[in-house]
Parts: sequence; C-alpha cells; structure tokens
Amino acid sequence: MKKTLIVIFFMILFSFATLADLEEGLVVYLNFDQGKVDTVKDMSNSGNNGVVKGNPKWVPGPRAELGSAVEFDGVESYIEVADNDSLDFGEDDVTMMLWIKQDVDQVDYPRPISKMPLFGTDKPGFDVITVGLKQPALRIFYGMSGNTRQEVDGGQLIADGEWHHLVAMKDEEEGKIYIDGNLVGSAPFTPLDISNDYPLIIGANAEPAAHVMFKGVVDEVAVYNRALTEDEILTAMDGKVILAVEPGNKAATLWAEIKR
Ligand SMILES: [Ca+2]
Ligand SMILES: [Ca+2]
Repeated sequence: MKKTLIVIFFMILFSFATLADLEEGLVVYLNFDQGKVDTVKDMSNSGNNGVVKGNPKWVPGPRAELGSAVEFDGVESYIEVADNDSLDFGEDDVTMMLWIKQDVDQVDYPRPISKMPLFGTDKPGFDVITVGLKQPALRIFYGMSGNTRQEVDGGQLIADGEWHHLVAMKDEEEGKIYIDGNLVGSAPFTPLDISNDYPLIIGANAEPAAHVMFKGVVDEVAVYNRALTEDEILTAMDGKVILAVEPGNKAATLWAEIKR
C-alpha cells in the first residue's frame, strides 16, 4: 500500500511539473470554458482577455474535458485581444497553438488567428495560421511587409469538418507547422522585428479596416513568447494547457488519500 502511494505521489509531482512547463512563456490562453460571455477571460498571467465582437456561438470542444469552444460565422464575429507589450515579440520566438474545425466552404485567406494586417501595408507582424479553400494548405505568414513575407506551407488540407490540433511557431531561424502533433512543414526564417500596434485577433486577420473573416470553430487558443518542444506539443494536445486544480477533482482526491 505504501509503495502504491509513493508511486502515486511521484505521478502527481510529475504531472504538475509538466503542467508548470506549459505555463512558461504563456502569454495568452483562451479556453472558452466560461460559456457565452462578452469578454473571454485569459487564463495566462498576462491579462490578455478577449473582447467578443459580433455574435459567435459557444459549442462543444474537441473532447468533453476541453469544455466549450467558440464558433465564428465568417461574417462579423471575432475576438479581439488589445495590443500590448506582452504581444510584441520583436525578433524572439513565438508559438500559436489551437484546436480548429472548419468546413470546406471557405473564402480565400481566412485567418483563424492573426496579429498582422492584409497585403499592401508596411507593418510587419505575424499571421501564424492561414487556411482557405483556394489556398487549402495551412500556412504561416511571418513578418509580412507589403507583399514580402516569409512563409511555411503545411501542405495539407485541414478544412475537412474534423477537429485538428495546430501549432505554428518561429523557432530561432526556422518556421514550423505541426498538425495533430506531427511536424508537417518547416522553412528557414530570418528573424525580424514583428512587434506592431495591431491587436491579436481570433477569427479574422488583424486589420480592422480589412477583415477577412474566418468561418469555423476554435478552442484552447494558446500563444507563447517561445518555441515549444515536440513533447510539450504532444502533452498539450493530450490534455489542457493549464488544468485548474479544483476541489473534488481527481488530483485533489488522490491528495486526500495520501494524507489519510
Ligand atoms: Ca475549451
Ligand atoms: Ca505593440
């Protein structure tokens, strides 16, 4: 019995350590689990709450334990996180991770997540994930200025009506895309200053005057000011980025057992 308890103790310790790692460098975490609200609470320590625009719907997430997700209509709905220093990455690394479900009826270049304006502007930023029907492969646009940009092609249609876990990142001098935990695309990136004064937008590109709307469902949006390791990506995909320890849950019950 004692041995079992010791094993359980270390299992809990290990799981906390893993979760703690996934909080390092986390600057945005919108899990949409509050249900329908006017302001989505950021679960990271950065206070990057998202203001709801239009009339998105709250729907079930990819798995029961991931709670609710948010569905954008592709017309007027999006969520806006105001620009601030925690979202200015300069030449440093950046990771965007989210669950996404979209059907094939997309316009061109919809952005499920973006901190970059459309073409023809002179303010670099990042559109970490770009998907569309005419441009079916998931792509990262990095540091776009005018029509000049660096990009990674994910080479895979994800607008298939199924949930997919996406990670887009700049990792030192490389851009990388992971779909469902697999590295599907990479390309050399020359680091450049991507700090700008645009908001971070979920459900459209970041230029209010020229929104290209995203139609589909999004859940568990996380943004990091660093690159994630493959292990971290798989851990996040299998669970939640931050799992709140609440009374009555499994971990708390195990602690109670050990204390007895
Ligand atoms: Ca959720
Ligand atoms: Ca800024």
